[in-house]
Amino acid sequence: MDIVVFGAGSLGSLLGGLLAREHEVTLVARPAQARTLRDGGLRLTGEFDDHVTPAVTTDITGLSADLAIVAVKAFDTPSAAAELATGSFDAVLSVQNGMGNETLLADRLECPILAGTVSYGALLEEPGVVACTGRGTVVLGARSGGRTPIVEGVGTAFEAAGIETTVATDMPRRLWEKLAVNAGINPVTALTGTSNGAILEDPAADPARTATRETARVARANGISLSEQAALTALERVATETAANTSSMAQDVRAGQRTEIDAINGYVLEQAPDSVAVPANRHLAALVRTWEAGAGVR
Ligand code: KPL
Repeated sequence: MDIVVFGAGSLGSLLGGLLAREHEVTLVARPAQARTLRDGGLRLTGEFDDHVTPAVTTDITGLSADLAIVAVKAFDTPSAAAELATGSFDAVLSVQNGMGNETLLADRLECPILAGTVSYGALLEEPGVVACTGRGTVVLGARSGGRTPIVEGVGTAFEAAGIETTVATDMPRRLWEKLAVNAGINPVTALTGTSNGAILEDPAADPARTATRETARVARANGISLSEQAALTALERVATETAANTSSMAQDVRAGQRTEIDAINGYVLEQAPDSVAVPANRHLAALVRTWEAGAGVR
């Protein structure tokens, strides 16, 4: 399969690197990163030990492929969609954090938009070296649910590359469940500079669990069947399985970069009707946004 991976951060590099073991992969990277990747290829460390040499470009204009994977930060989705619109793809799969990305892509692009969640741990150790800090699963499916031949084909392509993959028919619910987990883990670990396992301990546990519970309530207010207990169980499972990992938001804060707070806790605030109180999401969003403003990245 011909696959373009848009975004060569931690997750894009890991998925692109794993897929390049089996498929024709083109990584879309920023200029400095592209130079390193062209010169030395991409090394996979941690749970994998491999070296791949995918094609690398800085410009997606007019590209065509069977599949485009969008792995850019949520706030870069509008520009990614504009660039993807100049090319031709049989399907586009978003594996991004936060909500609203698939809708934005679907508004701009003609092809089917798939949604995916990735629980593999990924850490870009240096340009050209990505560590898999924990094996997980990729769950993917049609963004509005249901089953299509394209989704099955993408699932088969991921599996052929040795990526543990589940094709799901209920992506909307799964995306909300992931949002509930991210709404708890990401801001708390980012603000406290801790790894994901801290969520299982006091005092980090409290605001994280409350934000997760609130998110489940907002999901239900939006017609998604997600109980608070199911969301909390997912939070605890992810925090346990990725206890030693640094969340993407904690990585952003550590690197002094803008975070995905708007697409995570910010999205929960936007979607909460007046009848559903979301104080923990409000506080966490305000704290992270204050950090962003102080760091000059907002
Ligand atoms: O998706 C994640 C992230 O870091 O953004 C979790 C699930 C928290 C894993 O680190």
